[in-house]
Amino acid sequence: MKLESITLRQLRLPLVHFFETSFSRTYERKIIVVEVAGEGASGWGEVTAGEHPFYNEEWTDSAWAIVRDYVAPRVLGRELRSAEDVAPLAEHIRGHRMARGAVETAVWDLEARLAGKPLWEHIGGGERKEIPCGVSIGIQDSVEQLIEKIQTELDAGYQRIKMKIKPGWDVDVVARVRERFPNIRLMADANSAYTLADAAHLKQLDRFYLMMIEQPLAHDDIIDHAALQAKLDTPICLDECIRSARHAEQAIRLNAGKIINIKLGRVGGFREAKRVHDAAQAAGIPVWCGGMLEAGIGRAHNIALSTLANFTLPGDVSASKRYWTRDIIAPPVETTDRGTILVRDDPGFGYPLDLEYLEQVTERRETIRL
Ligand code: OSB
Ligand code: MG
Repeated sequence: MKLESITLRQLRLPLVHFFETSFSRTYERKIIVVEVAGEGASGWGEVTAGEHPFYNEEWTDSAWAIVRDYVAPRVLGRELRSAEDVAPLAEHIRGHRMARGAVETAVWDLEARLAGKPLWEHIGGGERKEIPCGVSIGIQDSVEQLIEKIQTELDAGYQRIKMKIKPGWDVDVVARVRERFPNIRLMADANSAYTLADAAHLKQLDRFYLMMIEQPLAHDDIIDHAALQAKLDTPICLDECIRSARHAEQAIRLNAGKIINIKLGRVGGFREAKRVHDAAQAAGIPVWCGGMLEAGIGRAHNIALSTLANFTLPGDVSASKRYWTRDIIAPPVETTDRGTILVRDDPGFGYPLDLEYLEQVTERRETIRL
């Protein structure tokens, strides 16, 4: 398989409701869609970086430059034995895994289409045909508003609720949510807002029997998480700090957490995501699929990933309409009243692109050829 061109499109998509984490509030997404063309077909990927380098070091504009100037020259025109070859070719680039991952996932999609197979099958998934779904709910302007949002998602059938926390919006807010919803599967995501000096404060969360607390400490830390986990009953789930299978293995060895959130972009694509999955599985650590407020392509890739065997916990992959009034795929991602997504069998990522809408929301475009 040889790639003839890579086309980048930058989309601007307003969110239905703002999304606030401990690091920023987002009203509108700037998303890069990557189209790789070769062998008479196209494959599609999505850059999952945010608009600013606050979740990790990447942002929309850095990803554009990395794909155009560094990833594209390394993969265009090369004889690829399979999509497995893409990640090693781009490994020379330090960091910027979301940019690399967008091209890598697009090549998996292309290869699946050329084989006439659904992406989930092509990556070796298929353990389940129905994905259990949770939702991630951002920091709100008031606790009442948060409780109202949680009720809406529970009414829609979602199987677990993740709430974002930060200093000043944590123990008291979780207490009120727990009081109102004593029996739901609940968890909290801190996006690196604390340090080990906050251990006693975070210990107060133990009384709310959360499923897990996600990435409480620094985005690049593993060692302090191990020290914190030793003090908490609540399981720690690692997100930001797991960028590779090596990080996963080291975190597991140090007991830095009991669960791993796998994000395709954060680890650089399907090859590394599967390696993280396998390392966790071998150690008896469950994983779930995280989200980055993706549009339809990234969302569909997440669904395929979630069919691997060790994705046993509900992830952050949910219906398109929670984010967009209109998605770039049609039909959009929808959930059942059981809070699940039914996996589709169309070749590639499984959803038809809404090309007309894609064009309409594209504000920048560039094709790179050899
Ligand atoms: O930490 O999981 C996170 C969104 C943006 C950046 C980081 C995170 C998130 C989410 C939202 O929690 C997940 C989603 O609904 O796509
Ligand atoms: Mg997270």
